[in-house]
Amino acid sequence: MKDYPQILFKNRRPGETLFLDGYRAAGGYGALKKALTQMTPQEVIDEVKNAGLRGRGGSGFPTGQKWAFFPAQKAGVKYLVCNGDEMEPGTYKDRQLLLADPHQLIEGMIIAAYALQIDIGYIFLRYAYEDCARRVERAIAEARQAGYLGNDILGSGFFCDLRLHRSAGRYILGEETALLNGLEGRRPNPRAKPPFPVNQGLFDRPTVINNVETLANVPHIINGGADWYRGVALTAEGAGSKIFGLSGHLEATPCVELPLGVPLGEIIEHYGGGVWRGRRFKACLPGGASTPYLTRAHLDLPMDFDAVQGARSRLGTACITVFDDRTCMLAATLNLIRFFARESCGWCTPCRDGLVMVTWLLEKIEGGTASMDDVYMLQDQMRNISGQAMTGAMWGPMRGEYVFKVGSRAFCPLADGAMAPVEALLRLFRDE
Ligand code: L3W
Repeated sequence: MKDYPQILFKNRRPGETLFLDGYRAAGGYGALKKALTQMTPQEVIDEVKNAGLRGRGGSGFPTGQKWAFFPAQKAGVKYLVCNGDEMEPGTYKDRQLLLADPHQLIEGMIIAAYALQIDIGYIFLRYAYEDCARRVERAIAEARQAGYLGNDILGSGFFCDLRLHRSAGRYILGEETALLNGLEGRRPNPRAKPPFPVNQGLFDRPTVINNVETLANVPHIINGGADWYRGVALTAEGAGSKIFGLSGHLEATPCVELPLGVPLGEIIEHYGGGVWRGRRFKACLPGGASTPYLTRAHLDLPMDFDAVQGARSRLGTACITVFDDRTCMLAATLNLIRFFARESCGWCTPCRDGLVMVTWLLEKIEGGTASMDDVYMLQDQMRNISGQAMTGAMWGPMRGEYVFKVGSRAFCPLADGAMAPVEALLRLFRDE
């Protein structure tokens, strides 16, 4: 097993949480001091931009670019929101970060708040993560006591405070605009974008929303610099490390920090101990249930955002769920689609009715009572929901007229994400 540098997990010890004394002894809050005393807010934004940090919550959007869109100089209240709603099936990396080292996130949020000239930050945490909630609350109290939060932080004149908010416990709350409605105490339907939250977010004020892992990277970028951070990844396109959480049919299912760009096969063999019970690898979800499957053909694929996208999938959260060669991919996909259909907020028709229809069609095929027309109907639903083009032999002679490509027809990414494994099922496992 290669000895890759541990950055986000450097303070992680089995069964332990590092609180303030330990965090400071390990160099914690040094980056905050550096940012507040040696850097202007714009210099912090530039450093994060040059580091090439991309969002770790699923979208991979460039963090520095999002920060650059933010009207930091605009007068009035602005908000920072940390998305810790981690309800993507198979994804459990943010939980590991918060259990091990909650001050790392808090330091990252204060630096982000300084860069963006924000004075209030919310940590929006998954309902089921009460163990994390208690640790975060203690860490916030410690940071306040030590003068890292509140008035005149480290004598800089900068004010910032943080609050923890427990989610109501639905998957849709992870979608950033539904999250904002939830935080405001409203029903968590997603909002239309644009306007993007950076311009009109929480209580209609400018709001930056970043994932837990994204913000936890910030102190390390300030300490080590953009060039160092870029150099951590194994591929030229990647930047930094990534927390990979393994699950499924493996001998071992650890959560590990690796440089971006480690090949899929190496992760499965070295860190997952190989496919369990001596069986063969069949497929995996590379980064949560809303990412298209990868197969044996992808075992050499470097796991970074661009390479996985090039393989018609997405790195997503990089929490990999592995399926062995005895798995029925139809049954696996049906299991996923049932989850998504249940978690639809019901706001738009393609998602509310389409996902129920897709569940019913997959059940019919799984039950052996379907005809080819049902497969064509499934393809119609693909088009109705996510607007993806289906070509060639996938279409019956009467249906060729429908082959065209348009964007998503659903109101938010939930339905598109739900259809990602269905699309991959039709493309990669059509025989089944
Ligand atoms: C300003 C523009 N801001 C984009 C911002 C946008 C968002 C980010 C990414 O979710 C996947 C989805 C699920 N001006 C902007 C702009 N932005 N253009 O950049 O935007 P986008 O549209 O690429 O993605 P998205 O809708 O945020 C994409 C997954 O993310 N997802 C995430 C859940 C995350 C958690 C978590 O972190 N705990 O639960 C939810 O749907 O897989 O496919 O911030 O505002 N021109």
